[in-house]
Amino acid sequence: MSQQLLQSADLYRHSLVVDAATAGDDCVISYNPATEEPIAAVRLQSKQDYQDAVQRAIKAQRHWRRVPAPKRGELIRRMGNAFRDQCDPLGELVTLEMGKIKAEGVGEVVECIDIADFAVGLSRQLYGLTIQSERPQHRMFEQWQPLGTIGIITAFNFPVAVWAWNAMLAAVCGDAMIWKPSLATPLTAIAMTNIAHDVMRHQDIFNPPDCDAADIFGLVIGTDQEVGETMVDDRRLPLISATGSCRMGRIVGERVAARLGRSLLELGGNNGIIVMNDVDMDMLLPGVLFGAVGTAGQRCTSTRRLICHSDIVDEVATRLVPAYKSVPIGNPLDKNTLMGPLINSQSVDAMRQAIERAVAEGCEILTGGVEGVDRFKSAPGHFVEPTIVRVPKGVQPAIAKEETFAPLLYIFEFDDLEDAIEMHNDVDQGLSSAIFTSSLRSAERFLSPDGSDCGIANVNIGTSGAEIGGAFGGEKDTGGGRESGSDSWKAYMRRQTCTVNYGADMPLAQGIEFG
Ligand code: UN1
Repeated sequence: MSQQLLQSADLYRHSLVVDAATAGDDCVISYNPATEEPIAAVRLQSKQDYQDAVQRAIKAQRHWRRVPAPKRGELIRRMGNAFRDQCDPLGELVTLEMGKIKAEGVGEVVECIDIADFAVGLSRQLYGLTIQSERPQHRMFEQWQPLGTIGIITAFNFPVAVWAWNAMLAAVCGDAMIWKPSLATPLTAIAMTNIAHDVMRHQDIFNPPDCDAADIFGLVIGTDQEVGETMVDDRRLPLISATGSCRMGRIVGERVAARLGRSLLELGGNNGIIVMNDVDMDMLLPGVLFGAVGTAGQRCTSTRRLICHSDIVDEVATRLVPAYKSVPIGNPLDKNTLMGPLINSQSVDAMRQAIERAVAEGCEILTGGVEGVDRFKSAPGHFVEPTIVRVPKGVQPAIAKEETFAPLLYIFEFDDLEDAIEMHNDVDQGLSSAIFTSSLRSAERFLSPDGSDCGIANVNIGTSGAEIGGAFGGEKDTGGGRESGSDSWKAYMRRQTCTVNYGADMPLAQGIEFG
């Protein structure tokens, strides 16, 4: 093991972590998806552990909410710096446990550092409005109060950044949190929480200091049944922020709504790029490659559909195929690799089945295909070849409406931008979208009210790799939540409308005379 790997092993040192060889039924084993070797095991936490963590978080939050927001920001600044110091080993741990290439693992930690910086600035900008009162000598304004202790559920594919989007904002907003990470990436969750706890511990911000500031950043690693469901039904958590599949989001959304809680859902995408005949090909190809093949197609923002003008569809296909064939697939820690493995064998099976369905529905495989998926069958690691499926004109494969979390790209064709926009929007999901064009008219048409129906709409940029400064999330089955930048912080706070009467009379609103 390299020195670097030993460094990342140091990051997840914790009483819950045990040697995989001695792991019992009460443990989850974290596997390296590139080798299928166990990295370490983590003792699963119970309902009771969850209850204890929530109680501790609630107690800490009672103090935390009184700490001035800029002071909270100061701690997040230190946390961001601690992440900065560990950026490389953390990125490597992401690669080891999740399988994305190292550059992307580090990129994810950068996203975490960026949101920490953003949150520090925000800690002095949690602004409310001043509103003109209709009554004399009355002052009316809005203020934003901490919401309480919130639940954060994250998926395997962004085990650092998505927690950070939620955690950094929630913390400056004065909330505490309980994080339930994916059981595929428990070590990364422990590493992030260890760093957060190191910064928070021994802080004398609480007065009286009868609890630990580290409890603001709660972590409970457990199963959906034991921890996830308890969390979702827990009335003490006013907000559940959940990232994952549409199927998961539907369950979470319904159950949280049943107790009149708030949910912030960031679910599946079926992201398309419209390619016009005036496209700059040299920009398109790298954009598509990163969008569709990057992270082995396991981003919620991954490009899944390429909707090409019929004038250039053949050229796009002809140029993409060799680019796909030359993608170096393999060990994600290797500098030259561009595509690592999928997370597990179920994902490989899902990709194979999707390809089989596409073929059965009349599509043509341009590269990859079932053979490309099976090529790595006998070797360890959940590797596949990235696949391009060409959809003949007039064919509407139902499988292309589903999100297959794998490097599987469908190429459609159109003659008219209006039809392209219709095709583009004709899926259940609404996360990210893009148009590649040199025409201002086409670009603006795509961005107009009846253009893209997604939460993210780009021009001459692929669908994935959004910056943290914008609000992140999407419409329709993507769940409607917004995380990360812009005014997403409002989800983590409680809006309070205040009216102060500084006069000596008691005028009523709407001019009502009463008695
Ligand atoms: C996700 O896949 O859940 O825009 C998040 C992107 C990244 C975040 C993806 N910044 O692709």
